[in-house]
This record gives sequence, structure tokens and C-alpha cells, in this order.
Amino acid sequence: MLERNAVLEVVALLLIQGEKVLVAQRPKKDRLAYKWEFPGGKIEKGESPEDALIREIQEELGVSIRVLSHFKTIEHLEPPVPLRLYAYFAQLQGGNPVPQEQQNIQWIPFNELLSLDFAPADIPLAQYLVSYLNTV
Ligand code: 9L3
Ligand code: MG
Repeated sequence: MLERNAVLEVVALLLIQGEKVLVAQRPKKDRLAYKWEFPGGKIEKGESPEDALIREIQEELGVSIRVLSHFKTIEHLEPPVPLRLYAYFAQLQGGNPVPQEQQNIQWIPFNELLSLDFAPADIPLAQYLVSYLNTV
């Protein structure tokens, strides 16, 4: 059980190809059903954020990645699930992402990213990402 006030530690993938970024839609049985997010999930006990991201992306998208760099940590501390979201740039090690959990995915152009209906913690992350991409 989660302790009261416990903050969930979560990792998210920023995967960029050309002028597009990969996003996934949360499956329908989920609390945040149909909200878009940067793929990833909970860090398990004893795991580094990088290892958690590699594992989650293998599980959800069936591909292996190389983690490049930390981009931003978003604290979304509101109930019902206060969370800390660590976002990393990464690259594919070969192959293409294929949804393993019936979720939708898409490569979305940078200039359309902010029009998606994102999960709450991913909204500021998407905004930071678009600002960053406009400067590089
Ligand atoms: N979450 C939010 N934004 C994200 C990710 C990967 C996850 N980009 C939230 C949704 C859940 C919690 O973190 O409340 C745990 O995620 P998961 O393990 O259900 O994917
Ligand atoms: Mg997940």
C-alpha cells in the first residue's frame, strides 16, 4: 500500500525523430484513460530512473532504448496521485515502437504537441519541451 502523502516516482520518455515526438494514450481501464502522455511508468524499488525507463519502454513498446540525458523533473503533487515525473531524452537501439498494451501511440509534430489532451503532469512537461525545441 502507498503511505499517505507518498509521492509516486515515475519516469517518462522523450523520444524525438526529425520534427516529431512519440506520445502514447493511456489504456481504457486506467484512471487517466485516453489521456495522452510521454510513455513510461513507476520506478520500482532499488531501480535507477534510467533502468526503470529502459524496462518500462521494453514492456510497453517492445523496443530497447539508450537513455541520453535528463531533461526535466515535474512535480505534480496534487491528489489523488501525487507524483514526481523524471523525463529523459533517449534514442532507439533498433526497431520501432509497437504498442504492447493495446494503447494508441503516435509520432506527433512538435507544432501540434500542445493540442493533445495530456495527463496533468505531462502538460507542463510538453510545454517545457516545446519551448526547448524552439531554442535548438
Ligand atoms: N504518469 C503520468 N505521466 C506519464 C507517465 C508515464 C505516468 N508520462 C502517471 C500515471 C499514473 C502513474 O504516473 O498515475 C504511474 O504510471 P504507470 O505506471 O501507470 O504508467
Ligand atoms: Mg506506463
